[in-house]
Amino acid sequence: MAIERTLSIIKPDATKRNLTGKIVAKFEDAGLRVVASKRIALTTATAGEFYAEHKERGFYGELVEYMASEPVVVQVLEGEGAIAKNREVMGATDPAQADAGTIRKEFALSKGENSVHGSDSAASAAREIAFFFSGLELVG
Ligand code: FUP
Repeated sequence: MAIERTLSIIKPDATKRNLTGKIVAKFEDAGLRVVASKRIALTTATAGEFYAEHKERGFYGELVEYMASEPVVVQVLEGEGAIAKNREVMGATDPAQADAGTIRKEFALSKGENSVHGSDSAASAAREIAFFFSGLELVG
């Protein structure tokens, strides 16, 4: 399988509860490498643009407010089949449906406050990495 890069976000519910290190350890234990990382505060405008594909969904306003409510940690993860592997380690969107041992099963509070985001395709990964990082910040 090819080496890929994917965009991960450690979301406000997790940064607020000081879970950044525990979540990064799950990625690293699964063979994913953090090749870029920064802790930033999203505005509602930035969060709204990032989640533009969900604009018509009922939860969009709440999602945008939540993502701007506390700092987030945005990271680029690299590894073999990184996009699918990251989503495996994250678990299902709704923690009630997530498999044992996944980040969302262990840490998420609800379907909305679900601790992590991960790109869902190669096209999303390319867009989302470029959304947060310049080429100069991707040092490998
Ligand atoms: P995921 O790819 O697992 O992050 O899930 P989606 O892209 O379907 O949804 C993006 C985010 O919208 C979720 F992480 C949380 C939020 N969401 C809700 O708040 N309610 C829902 O019913 C679905 C998604």
